[in-house]
Amino acid sequence: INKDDGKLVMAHMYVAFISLFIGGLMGVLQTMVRSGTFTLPFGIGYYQILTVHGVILALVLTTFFIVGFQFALMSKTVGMSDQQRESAWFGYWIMLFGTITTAITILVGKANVLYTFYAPLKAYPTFYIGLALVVIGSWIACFTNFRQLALWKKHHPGEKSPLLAYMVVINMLLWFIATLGLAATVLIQFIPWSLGMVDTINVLVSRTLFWYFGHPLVYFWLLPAYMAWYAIIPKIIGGKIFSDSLARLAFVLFLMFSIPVGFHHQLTEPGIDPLWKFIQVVLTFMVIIPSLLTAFSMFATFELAGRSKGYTSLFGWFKALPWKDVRFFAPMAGMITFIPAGTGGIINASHQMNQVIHNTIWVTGHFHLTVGTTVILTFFGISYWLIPSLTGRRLTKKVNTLGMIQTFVWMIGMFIMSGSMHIAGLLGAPRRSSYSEYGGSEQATEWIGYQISQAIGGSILFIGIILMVYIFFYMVFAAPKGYTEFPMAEVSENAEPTPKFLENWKLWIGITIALILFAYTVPFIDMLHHSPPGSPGFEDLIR
Ligand code: HAS
Repeated sequence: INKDDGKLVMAHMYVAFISLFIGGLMGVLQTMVRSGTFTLPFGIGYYQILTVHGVILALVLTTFFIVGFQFALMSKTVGMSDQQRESAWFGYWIMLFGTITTAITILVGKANVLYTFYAPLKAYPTFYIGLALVVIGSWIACFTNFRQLALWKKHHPGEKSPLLAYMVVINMLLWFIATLGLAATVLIQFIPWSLGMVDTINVLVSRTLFWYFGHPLVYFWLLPAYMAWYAIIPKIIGGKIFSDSLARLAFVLFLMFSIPVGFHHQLTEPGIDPLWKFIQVVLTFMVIIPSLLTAFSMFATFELAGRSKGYTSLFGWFKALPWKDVRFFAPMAGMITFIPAGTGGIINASHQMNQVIHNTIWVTGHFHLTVGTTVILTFFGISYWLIPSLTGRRLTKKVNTLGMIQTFVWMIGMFIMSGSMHIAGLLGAPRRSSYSEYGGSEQATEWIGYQISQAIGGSILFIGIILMVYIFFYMVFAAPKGYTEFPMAEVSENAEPTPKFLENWKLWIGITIALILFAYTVPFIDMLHHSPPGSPGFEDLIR
C-alpha cells in the first residue's frame, strides 16, 4: 500500500506490540501472585497490575491493532486521500494521549478498578477522561473509514463495494453504536461522580450501559479476525472465497445481533426483569449463527481449495492445507481453538449454567481462549505478512520458523492456563481475586493445584510474548529488504452473485436500532423508576 498509509498503520502497530509486552508481563505476575508463591514488591497492588493487564490488552492493544489493520485494508481496497490520512493521524494522537493519561493514572495506583470499571469501584477522574479520549479518537477513525467507502462508491456508481472495505465499515458501525453506551456512562455518570460533582452513582444503570458496550466489544475484536479468515486465508491456501454473499450476511448478522444481548453478562444481577433476561438470551443465541456460518464457510473454502488441487478423498483437503506456512498456521490454530472456546460461550449464555460459572475463573478461561487465542493468534498471523509488506522487507524462513514455534508455545501455554481456569472455575474458584486460603476453607484447597498450573501456563505464554515481540521488531528493523505480498483472495467463480440488498445500509442500521430499542427500552425505564438509591464510591479499598 501507499508509503504514507503504511506509516500510519505502523504507528498503530508499535502501540499494539508495546502493549502486548507490558500487558503480558502483568499477566504472568498475576498468575504468580495467585499461585501463592510470589509477593509483589514495592507495595504494588494486585488490582493495580490486574487493571493494567486488562486495560492494556483488552482495550489498548486490540483497538490500536484493529484500527491500524483496518486502515491497511481500506487503503488497499478503496484508497485513502491526503485529507483522510490527516484525520486518521488526528484520531491516532487523541487515542494515544488518552491511553497515556489512563496508563499514568493506573500506574500511580489511582485506578484499581479492572477493565470493566464496575461501579461502585471508583477511579481518579483522569482514568475515565483518558478512556473517553481513546473512544473519541476511535470515532474519528470510524468516520474516516465511512468517508473512504462513501467516496469510493461515488467514483464507482452501481458497483459492489470491495468485500474487505464492506467488512471494515460494518465493524466500525458496530463499534460506533456500541461505544455510545460507554460514552453515556462515562460522560454522564463516571466523570461527574469521580470529580465529586455528585455524591452517588446508579450502579445498575452504569453496568447496563457498560454491557450494552461490553458484548459488542468482543465482536469488534473478533470481526477483524473473520476478515482475515474470509478474505485473506483463501489466498494463502491457494483457494478462493467460497461465497461473497455468505461472508457479507455473517457480518450483517453480527451488526444486528451483537448489541441487544448485554444482559447475558448480568444474568445474576438483581433489578432486571427475568423476561428481559430471557429475551436477551434468545438474542444471544441468534448471534451464535454467524459464527456457525463462518465455520461452515471455512470448511467449504478448505475443501474447495483441496479439490481444486486434485485431492479427491473425503478428508484429502486436509492434507492440501499449507501447514508449514505461519500465515496460515497461526490463524488456523486460532480457528481450532474457537471450537471449544465458542462452546464455552454457549454454556455461559445458557441461563441455568451461567449460575454455575458466573464470577468464577471459568469466565477468565473463556476469554483467554476467545480473545486471548482465537483473535490474538489470528492477529499474529496477519502481522507475519502485514508488517514486512509495510516496511518493505521479506517474510523470511527464519520469521516463518520462529512464528511456527511461537504458535506452538502459545497453544501449549494457553491449553495449560485456560484449561486449569475452566476446571478451577467449575470447582467454584472466584475470578478477580488475589491469593487467599479463604480462612482455611476445605474447598479452597482444591483450587491451589490449578492456580499453580495457571502460573506455569502463564509463564509459557510470557515466553510466547517475548518471542512475538522479538519477531515484530525483527520484521520492522532487521529482516532483509524485499517484497512481501499483501494477500487478498478472489471470490470463487461458482459463487452466486451478491444480492444488492446486502448493501442497503439504511435497512441494516434501521433493524439494528429497532432491535436495540426492543431489548433495552422497557428494562431501562424500569431501572430508572425502581432503582435503589445510588451508591457512594469505593476507592483504594482493594489492593
Ligand atoms: Fe464470551 C463472557 C457468551 C464469544 C469474550 N466473553 C466473556 C468475557 C469476554 C468474552 C472478554 O453469555 C468476559 C467479560 C467480563 O470481564 O466479565 N461469548 C459468549 C457467546 C459467544 C461468545 C455465546 N466471547 C466470545 C468471543 C469473545 C468473547 C468471540 C472475544 C473475542 N461470554 C458469553 C457470556 C459471558 C461471556 C454469557 C458472560 C459470562 C458471565 O457470567 O460473566 C459466541 O459468540 C460463541 C460462538 C462461537 C462458536 C464457534 C464457531 C467456530 C468457528 C471455528 C471453526 C473452525 C474451523 C477450523 C473452520 C459457535 C467459527 C476447523 C479445523 C479443524 C482441523 C477441525
